[in-house]
Amino acid sequence: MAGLGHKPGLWQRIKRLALTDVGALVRGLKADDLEQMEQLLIEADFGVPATLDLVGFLEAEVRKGKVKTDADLRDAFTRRMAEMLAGPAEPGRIARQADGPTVVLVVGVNGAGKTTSVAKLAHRLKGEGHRVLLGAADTWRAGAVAQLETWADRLGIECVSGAAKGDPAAVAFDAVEAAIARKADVVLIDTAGRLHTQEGLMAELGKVVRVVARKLPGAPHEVLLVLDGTVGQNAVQQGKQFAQVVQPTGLIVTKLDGSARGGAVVALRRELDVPIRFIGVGEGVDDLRPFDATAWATSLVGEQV
Ligand SMILES: Nc1nc2c(ncn2[C@@H]2O[C@H](COP(=O)(O)OP(=O)(O)O)[C@@H](O)[C@H]2O)c(=O)[nH]1
Ligand SMILES: [Mg+2]
Repeated sequence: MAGLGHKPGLWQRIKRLALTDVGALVRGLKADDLEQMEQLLIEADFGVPATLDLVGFLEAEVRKGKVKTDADLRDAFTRRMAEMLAGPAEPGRIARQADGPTVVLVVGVNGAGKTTSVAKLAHRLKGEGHRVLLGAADTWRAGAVAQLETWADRLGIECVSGAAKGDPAAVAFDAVEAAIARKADVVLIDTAGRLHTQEGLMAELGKVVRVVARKLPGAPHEVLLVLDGTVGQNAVQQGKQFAQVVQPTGLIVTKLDGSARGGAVVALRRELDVPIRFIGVGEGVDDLRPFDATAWATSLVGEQV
């Protein structure tokens, strides 16, 4: 998978622990080995729960005699990680409604990459032949609406926006109404990532969800939570806060281009229990990929022996 800069790969670093010679594996992993492996995974942003899961699994596999060689250990590690990362069979497929538009709400803190992800997703859906509409409901931040409108112009997609500092829920309502009237297939709603207080933001998001549901029962059909993949445990904390207010149907983990911190993806999947649907691998409109758990695990571990 391009865009990942894990050098040396996790596997190289695990090998350096010198616990993977055949003799050591046959004798079983020592407490010291396990601690070092845990340390290494924590440093690679896996977070404590995923780290304990992975190391515990490997220890058990070695104890049961299922892992005897370097290659066995690497395979077990990759397999377990892929299992932990697993999500829907088609992560890139946005739920489509039989009648009426699909409403997709995009949430996350400022700077995570919401607006960019909305543009990338709009481009992708348009490319799949869907009629797409955008809603610029980040009315609080100067420039946020203009940023989305610029993307909309470039992509040749209509964008519904309200007055600066207007009510975001009103913009979301108007966007859904316009999507129904114009027979759009999908309406993507960009939202604010910061108010004066975190409570204020969450209350506002709750209102956006309620207002959208009032306009179109069953909506929003997707709530995609955008998290910056380079901020480690901060992203986990943000995710937990959002998950209390909106029920995310998926994560978009951004800025995974050129980052050596792919372990955050595993931490997020494990600690938020929301499937990863897309990853952002750059600032361009094509830099959004449906998430592939096996490819990610393989790439993170590194194939080099
Ligand atoms: N390198 C990289 N930059 C990104 C990615 N996604 C967003 N960005 C950049 O992150 C910054 C914040 O993005 P923006 O969409 O405005 O975030 P928002 O505040 O959540 O709407 C912008 O400079 C984007 O170009 C990504 O996947 N990779
Ligand atoms: Mg924005």
